[in-house]
Formats: sequence, C-alpha cells, structure tokens
Amino acid sequence: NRRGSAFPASHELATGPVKSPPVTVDGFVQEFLSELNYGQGVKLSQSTINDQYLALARTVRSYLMAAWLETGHRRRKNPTKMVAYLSAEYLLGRQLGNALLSTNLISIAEQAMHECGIDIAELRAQEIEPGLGNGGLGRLAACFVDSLATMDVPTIGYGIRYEYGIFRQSFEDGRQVEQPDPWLRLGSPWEFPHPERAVTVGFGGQTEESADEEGRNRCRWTPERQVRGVPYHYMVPGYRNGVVNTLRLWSAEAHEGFDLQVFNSGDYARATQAQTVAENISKVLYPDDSTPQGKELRLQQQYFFVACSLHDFIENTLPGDFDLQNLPKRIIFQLNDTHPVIAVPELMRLLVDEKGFDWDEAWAITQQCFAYTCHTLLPEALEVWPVELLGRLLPRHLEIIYRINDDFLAQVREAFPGDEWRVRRMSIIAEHPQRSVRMAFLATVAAVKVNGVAALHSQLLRDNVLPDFAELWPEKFTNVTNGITPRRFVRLANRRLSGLVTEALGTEEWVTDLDLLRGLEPLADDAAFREQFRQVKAANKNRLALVLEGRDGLVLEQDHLIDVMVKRLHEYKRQSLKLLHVVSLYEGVRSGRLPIERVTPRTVLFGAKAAPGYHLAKETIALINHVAAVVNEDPIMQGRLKVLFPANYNVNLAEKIIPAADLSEQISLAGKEASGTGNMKFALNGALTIGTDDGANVEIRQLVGDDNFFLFGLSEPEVEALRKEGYVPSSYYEQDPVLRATLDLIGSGHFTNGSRHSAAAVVDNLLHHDPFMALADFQAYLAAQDRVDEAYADQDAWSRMAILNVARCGFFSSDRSMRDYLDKIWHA
Ligand code: T68
Repeated sequence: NRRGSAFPASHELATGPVKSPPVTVDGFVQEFLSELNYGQGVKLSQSTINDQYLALARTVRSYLMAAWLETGHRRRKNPTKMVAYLSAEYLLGRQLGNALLSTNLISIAEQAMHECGIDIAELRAQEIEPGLGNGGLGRLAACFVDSLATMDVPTIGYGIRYEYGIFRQSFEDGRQVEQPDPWLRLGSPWEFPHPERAVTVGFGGQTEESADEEGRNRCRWTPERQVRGVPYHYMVPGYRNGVVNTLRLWSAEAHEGFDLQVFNSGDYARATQAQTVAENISKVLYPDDSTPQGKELRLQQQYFFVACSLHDFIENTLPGDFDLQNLPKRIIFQLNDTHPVIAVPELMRLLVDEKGFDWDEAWAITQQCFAYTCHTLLPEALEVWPVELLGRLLPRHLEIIYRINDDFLAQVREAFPGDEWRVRRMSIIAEHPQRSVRMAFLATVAAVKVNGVAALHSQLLRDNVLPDFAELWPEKFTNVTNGITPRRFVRLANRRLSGLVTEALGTEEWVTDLDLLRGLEPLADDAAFREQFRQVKAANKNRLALVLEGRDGLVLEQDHLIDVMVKRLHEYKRQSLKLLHVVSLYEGVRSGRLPIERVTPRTVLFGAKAAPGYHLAKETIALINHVAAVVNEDPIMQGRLKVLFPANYNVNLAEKIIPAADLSEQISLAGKEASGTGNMKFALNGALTIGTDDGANVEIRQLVGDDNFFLFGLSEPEVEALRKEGYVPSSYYEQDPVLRATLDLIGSGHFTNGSRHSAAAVVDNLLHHDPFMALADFQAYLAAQDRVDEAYADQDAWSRMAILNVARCGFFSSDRSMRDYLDKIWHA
C-alpha cells in the first residue's frame, strides 16, 4: 500500500460536487440519480424499490464521507488517548434515518424523492436493520458509540459482523418459531470492507518454551489452524458536528481459500470444508440474552474478534515506531461485559511472547489498559469457560491465565494471611462443578475500574457479586448509570414531540444537551401545552396503529390506555406477572367481581423474543398469545381489554411503539434487572412508569418524584429477607382469592382450548417454584394498577405527570453516561 506525501496535495480531495451540507433539493436529486444510473446501473423508470433505497443510502452516506476522512486525518495529526469499545454486540437499528438526521438532510431528501415521484417512507421501510445484538447490552453499545461521536471523543468500536443477526420471530399457533435473519441479502450500503487490512488469528496447537538470543525463556505458541479476519467499517456520525467515528466489525474467512487439488478431484464438500469451518465463526449471533452459552464456537467468536481488534490497534492504528510502554497513554479498552475478556491474556501474549516484554512490565501495562462493565446480577449469567475447552482452543492463553491467577492469589495471601477459604473463593479458576475460568474474576483482576450500570446495581455488585474484590480494592469499583441516545429515541422516533419541545424551549439544543428539558417543567401547568402534548401522543398512537395493521394485521384501539411491556422474555423480568394482571381483569368481569364500567379501556402490548432453548420463556409466549386470542374475542369485555403481541420486536418496532405508549411496565423482581434502558426511553417519550424499585427505575423515580411514578412491590432487602425466611408461593395462592381465581382460570385450560396441560408449565412453576416471586408481588401490583386507572381518569393530571417525566429525565442521555465514563474511568 502506497501511502503518505507522495501524491500531489492539490489532488487530495475531489473538488467536484460539494459533498457537505447545506445542499439544494436539485443538487440532491442529481446526486441520487447519478447513484441510481451509474452506481446501480438502472434508469429511474426501470428501478426497483431496492435500487432506489441503495441509491438513496449511497447518496446520503457520501455527504458523511468528507467528515469521516477529516475526522481520521485530524485524529492522526494530533493523537490523543482513544477509547476502544470492545463489544460482541451492536444492536444498531436502521441506518438511513440516522444518517439523514445527522447530516440535516431529512427534509431535502424528502423533497428530492418527492420530485422523483418516490415516497421516501417506502425506501426507509426497505432497510433491514442490522440486528447484531440480543437486547439491552447490544443496544447500549450502539447508544454509546453514537454519543461518543456526537461528543467528538476519539473512539473505535470493535465487534463482530455476524452474517445472521438475532433470529426473526414468528408465531405458529401462538408458539415462537425462529427463522434466520439474512440481513445482508439485499445489499449493505452502510459498510466498507477492507480486505487489505485483514488479520490472521490462530486456534489450537501447542506451546513450547525456548531460550531467546539473550538466553531468556520465551514461550512460542504454534497454532494448529488459522483464520482471516476481514474488517468492515461502518460510519458512526456525530450529530451535525462534522465528526464521523468508525465501527470496525470483523468477518471470518478461510485463511487459504479452498483446496484446489481436492476440488479438481471432485470432492467438493471436502475441498471447501476448511472454508466453511472458518466462516462459521462470524456466521450467526448467539441468541442467548443474560445466560451465556458454554459452546466452543462462542469462545472462538470472542477470541476471534478481540485478537483482530488488538492486532488492528497495535499494528495498524498506532504509528510504526510506537513504544508500547506508553500504551496506556493511548488506549483504554472498555470491556462490554465478559464477552471480550479473553483480550486480557491476548494482550499479555502479544507483549511477552511477541514484543519481548518481561512479565511484570507487561502486566503493569495491561492492568492500565482495560476497564470492565458488568451487566448482570444473576449468578447463572456469569460467564465461565471449562479449562479443558479453553486449553484446547487457546493453550497459551490458559497458561497466561494460570500465571495471572498465581500472582493474584499471592497478593490475596499477603493481604489476608492464613485465609485459604478466601483464596479459594477469589481464585480465577473455579474447581467445581468442573475446573473453569471465571471470566468476571479475570476481568476484575485486570481492570483499572469495574462498573455496574445503575446505582443500585453497582452497590449490589460490590456487596453480593464481587464482595471479596470490593474489600481488596474498594477504589476499583464505581457506577455509571446507563443512558440512551436522544437522537434516535426522541428526535428520530418521536418527531412530533421533538417539534413541540423545540418550539417550547425555543431551541433545538436539547438534542445534544438533554438537561435542557428541565425548561419544560413550568409548562406542565399550562393547559394549552398539555393539550398539545396529548395531541402528540394521539398522533403517535395513530402512526402505531398503521404500522401494526400493515405489519401484523393487528387493530390498535387508539382511544385505549396503551400499556406496554417490551423486552426480552425472561422469568426475572416477570412477563408472567403482567399476564396475571390481564387475566385478573378478565376473570373479574366474568365472575361479576368487577363491574365492566370500572375497567379502564386498555390495550396491553407485549413484544418479546425468547432464547430458542429457554423452554419456560417459550411457554410463556404461547400462553400470552392464547390469552390474547380468548380475551380479544370475548364479547363480555365489550372491547375494554385487548392484548396485542406483534411478533419480532426489534429496534425499528421499538421506535414506533415507545412514542405511542401511555404506561411503561418495568416490573422485574427487585435486585435482578441491572439497569434497564427501555424504562428510560419510555419516560423520555412521555409514558408513566409502573415499576419496582429495581435497576435504573430507582433513579428514574428519584428524579421524576414519587407522585409521578407508580411504585410497587418488594424492595431488594425485603426480597432477601423473604428468601431467608423461606418463600412459599402457594401460600399467596391460598390467601388471596383474586390470585386463586386468576391462576385457576388459566390452569383450567380456559385459554388453551380446554387443555390444562398447555398452561401447566407456567402455572406449576408459579405455584411451586416462582423463583422471581411474582405471586408475592401480585397484590401490590394490582393495587398499583388501580392507582394507574384512577390517575388516567383525569387526563389533565395524567398529562401533567407525563410532561414532568419528560422534563426531569434528561439525566438519562447516553451523552451523560459517556461524560461519566470519561471522568471516572477513561480520562481520555
Ligand atoms: C442487559 N444485559 C441487562 N445481556 O439485563 C439490562 N447477556 O438490565 C441492562 O440495562 C443492559 O444489559 C445494558 O446495561 C443484556 O442485555 C445480554 O444481552 C447478553 C448477551 C449475551 C450473553 C449474555
């Protein structure tokens, strides 16, 4: 590759069409047609919607290109400490709208398409979102890189370019069916492959010790096989600030194509076998949310992407003569959960085996280069890798981990002499039920800082998950409460509310300075503003109705209270508790306990995917669908209660649902949801929250005030006390006639065509196990829903509360999260 000053400076950039806004509609039309004719190779009259979408995408991205070049140039000229965000998941959502927003081309593009006789909405609908994540963790990574670009922080996002993202969900007889997500099939105008920057990654093989020139013992790892990692670059545009950062996602390819001799002999399957094995590494996203998969391919994915990323940063991003002693001055690798933690022994291997550093020097460097974010509290969600597997796949890394552990345990023995029980508790290597590496411990030992994702979570992390580590290194532990990007989740998703807010505040600055929303507080008492606010919500409900009709054939009752629970399906999140509420209303009307006039007309909207192997979660989905089918049809409800469950909840659907919601369901058992981020999105879009004192709900409630939040349920200490005392779910069933009638109706087979068996998995689990105490919180939940009904009856008072939620939640901008990471952890 020829690079540098050997080219004429006068020809550095094309001078042709101006590639930075402001632009004219006519100019945009010309650019678009040029992409269509000379890029796609079709005339307008012959073009398909996909041709038009691709041409529009390329037109818009070309307006980001100069900023991308400029950002890279500026960063190379004046190198500072960078942030490398290491994440196995990025749940990006559609790109076109965000690119139009950040370039300020929305209205010009709309007019230009109109002039071409094209409905831009149709083109936007053509885009398949890159679903390269499961849920909150992946979406958080996408929000963070958006904020870092908007704040002009030098950042590289590193991850995996899965060929298939999170599965597509459909329902057959109410049961979840998973289909692959071939998101690349219609073309991928947002990515830029760089095969010339490919990296080689090894797996398996042996290690051996030998003396180097100076007679020191050096270890050599000879891998058994190699894989090529090809980077694909994605633009991460800042909001109208001329900054475009890079997201670098790795795709796995065979190191040496296919075997031509074997192919010529006619054995095609064997000829391409090595290729298939290599490509499998980035083939598909593991669909497990919050519970890790102990599969070999998953560990291969993790090592593949961090090995590529470290190599890329050290060999291709730093200048050639860089002294790695200074590495911590130039980089901080932020570990998004434990998925990238194998980067720790990988950096040690690079420094010691390949660069010739002494162990202690290398460890001193490594310890300053990583920080670790934990996203869970569930013990079963903490990743461990069997020593046998790790040693087979990455023999050198296992040796390194053992050495790190030996040194670390020596440190523990020094701090706590004679406390061998503590040493065993803290060892990175667990002995039972099988010898394995505890990745969270390895991360904690290596990291400069360890953070949880909400105040309560960080406290429980210190007290319950990693107490020994917090005792040894109290200053290592910190909190950064999550946030969400206001660009996508307010400005793009809720154009109407954004317009109203901008008009009210007299500025659009709130999009990058969300604390300005405070200025709306006085308007909560302004009747005219409240009316406008309600009109926004009504229009958003109307838009959602059109989407659900077209996408799912569902009919949304626009005059209902829209009550939403959208998130991954997991027992701890307690979709079953929401379902019990629905059935209790229906049962109440059927049995005459509840007069129909007392039922607030309400639509309960669910969206949830279940991990394909999570049996109970899938049974819960089926039961929700069965209840929906019966309740929606039964004339006894007189249209006052409806349950909708559109399939395949994703980022795009979230952008339509959240702005239309009145009530946000955040009802996890206290102490289980690390943070939640949906809770923030709803509050910022003017929905009220019914929720437990869990995760970031705690901080939302503190900010919006008790009067503007429907709190219910056991607190985390109460949960612990109840568990100690011995939790007996059936005792609630016996003592509460409403709960009994509700569970009995489900158990009778009323919703499952008379089949008791079909409802049994969910009902029996609640009655006899109920690990997340849904029955204990049932009564309090129903009482809180009564408070919701009462509040909703006074529309003016409700609007006031909703406006105060918007006004007081500016704290939950991911820009603020990024400032916290910068101040407390990165110092970049
Ligand atoms: C979520 N975690 C937390 N995990 O559950 C949520 N896990 O409370 C928090 O708001 C969010 O992270 C952001 O901090 C996840 O989403 C996963 O998706 C996941 C994926 C693979 C393996 C384990």
